[in-house]
Amino acid sequence: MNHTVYIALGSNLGRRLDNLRAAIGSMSPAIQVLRESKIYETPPWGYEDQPAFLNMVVKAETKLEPEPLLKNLKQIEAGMGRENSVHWGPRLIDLDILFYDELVLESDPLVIPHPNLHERAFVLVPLADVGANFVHPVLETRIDKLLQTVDASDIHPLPEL
Ligand code: PH2
Ligand code: MG
Ligand code: MG
Repeated sequence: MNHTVYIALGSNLGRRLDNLRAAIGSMSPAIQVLRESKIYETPPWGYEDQPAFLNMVVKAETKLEPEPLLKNLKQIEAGMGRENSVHWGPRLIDLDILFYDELVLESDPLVIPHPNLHERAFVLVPLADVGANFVHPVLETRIDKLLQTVDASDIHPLPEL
C-alpha cells in the first residue's frame, strides 16, 4: 500500500543547496520522490538571529509507516552531521513530515500534520508548488487557500540553474 507524503526540507548552515540535494539523495529506496518544489531563500522564522534558510518541499510515495519514515529522516539528519540543535535554531539539514495521506496523528515523537505549518510562508510557498490542491486534514482548507492568509513577500525562489 503506497502512502502519499509531503516532506519539508530546510538548511541554513554550510553549503545549503548541497545539503538539500544530499538529503534527497540519501532517502530510503522505499521513499520515491514524485515532485520537487522550487528552492526558496527565506528569512529565519521564530528565532531571527541566524542565517537565511533554503527551503523546499517534496511530494513522495512510500510504503513506510509514519514511525519508520520519521526514523529514516532522522538518520539522514544525523548522518549529515546535524547536531541536536537549539529549538528553531540553525541547522545543516531539517527534514519534517508535513502530511501523511489524510492521517491525523499526535504521538510523542511525531505530530502529523506538522504543527503550525499553516502559519509559515517558508513551508506554504514550496508546498503550494507540489500540492496546491491538497486539503489540510485538520483545517479542511486547501494549501493554496492557506497560502493566501500569510505574508509571502520575503520568500524568493533561487534562480534556476
Ligand atoms: N525552521 C525552523 C525555524 N525557523 N525559518 C525558516 N525560514 N526556514 C526553516 O526551515 C525554519 C525556520 C525550525 O525547524
Ligand atoms: Mg522544522
Ligand atoms: Mg525538524
